[in-house]
Amino acid sequence: MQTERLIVPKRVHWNQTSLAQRLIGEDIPTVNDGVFDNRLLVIDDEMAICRIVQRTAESLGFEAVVTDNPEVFTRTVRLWHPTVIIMDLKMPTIDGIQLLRILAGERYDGHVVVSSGSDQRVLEAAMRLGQERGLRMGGLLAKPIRVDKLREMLVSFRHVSKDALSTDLADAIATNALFLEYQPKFDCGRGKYTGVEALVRWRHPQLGMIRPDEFIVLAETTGLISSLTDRVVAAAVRQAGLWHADNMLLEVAINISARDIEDLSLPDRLQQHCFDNGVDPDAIILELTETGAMREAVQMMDVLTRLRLKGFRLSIDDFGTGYSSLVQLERMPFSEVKIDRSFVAHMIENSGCRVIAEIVIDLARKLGLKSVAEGVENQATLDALVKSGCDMAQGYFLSRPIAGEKIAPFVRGHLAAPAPLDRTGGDDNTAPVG
Ligand code: G
Ligand code: G
Ligand code: MN
Repeated sequence: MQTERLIVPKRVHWNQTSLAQRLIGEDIPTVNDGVFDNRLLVIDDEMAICRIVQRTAESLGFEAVVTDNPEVFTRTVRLWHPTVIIMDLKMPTIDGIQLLRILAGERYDGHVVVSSGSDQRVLEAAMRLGQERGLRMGGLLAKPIRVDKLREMLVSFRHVSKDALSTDLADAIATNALFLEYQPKFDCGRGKYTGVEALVRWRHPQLGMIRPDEFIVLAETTGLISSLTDRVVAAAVRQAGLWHADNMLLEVAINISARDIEDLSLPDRLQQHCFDNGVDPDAIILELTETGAMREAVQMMDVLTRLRLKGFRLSIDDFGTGYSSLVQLERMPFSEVKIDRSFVAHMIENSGCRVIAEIVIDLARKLGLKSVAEGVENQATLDALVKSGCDMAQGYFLSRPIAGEKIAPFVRGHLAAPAPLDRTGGDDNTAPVG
């Protein structure tokens, strides 16, 4: 007789009755229509794997049910309506092909992921079969399962209500739950680290880490960006003040949204933060994306010019990806150009990318602007940039973004080194913003 193992979610929202009881009884649970409505069902005969998947899923805001029993599986699909299913292809009691047939019979419409230690061709055949049966096949997970791969997959399937997320973001800004990491910037000419870029981070209580790519856009469209920027600036300038007081004169780059530049009070607000922390605005670089920078509204010119007058430096971020004209680049009061990492990352194997990177470096020099290459991932790229006369480099090869407290030891540890010696793993900092 087969043993039944079922792991139920820690948080069962709909009522106190255990899910196991419900699945064995015939009553149909009312599915929780929460704002983060993500349910994962895993069927696998290796419980160690089930637990890893469950833990990862829960850290991303999923409820997860795991089992090795086909009947429980079928019942759970029918009654609990999982939004994602991860199934092992090879189990003692049933195989994944049979499970796909069951799911098709149930007209299951969530995402289906197949996992197996069998070779890739078997996985791909199972995927095709599922597609032909009308299932929404979401991908393959080769065993041993890589947690980063799994996480990426689950994030892509995750449903998040924009309204709920913006409420939570407003909350996070108000309660200082956002925090910053800093990525070191390497001065190629002087052979040492002379600055950092501040990058905002948000660890959502249910959803885990959310990338700025997602929540900055949300902040921009919901009017939260100016308070977010204010918090970020306050934290970054305060950190700059601490480094400077410690005799480490790092430049601190801060990302500014195009929306921020529309606000006429921005220069005065930024200046106030600098006064409050005894930081010379000359040590603060404001990075504006090319698309944002090139709108050329009169108001924007007003703000940018006043920022320059107050001593702040302006950098044009992700250069080469937007729609700027050279005339605009020359006219706007920029001090620095950041070459987009899509060119830098491929400049060794792709001659087109290399030519673009070199031309931007040249252009910057001729216009009296500093050039910064972002996305430097290996020594060969760094060497090529140094040879082309690029002023500064930034990227995973030099260092990932790290916690503020780790910057001083990192920078001091590399003072004597002409080139980077190690790479520091990215990590989570819990120092709040603001
Ligand atoms: O590591 P990374 O995922 O942090 O950053 C992704 C993008 O988010 C980058 O393009 C960066 O410019 C943007 N970003 C990071 N931090 C901030 C911030 O504090 N404000 C704004 N406006 N954008 C940011
Ligand atoms: O657009 P902006 O330049 O602000 O983007 C900074 C982003 O680039 C952050 O998400 C940061 O984590 C990421 N980043 C920094 N260095 C590297 C790198 O070497 N490779 C890749 N792929 N991303 C990088
Ligand atoms: Mn940037």
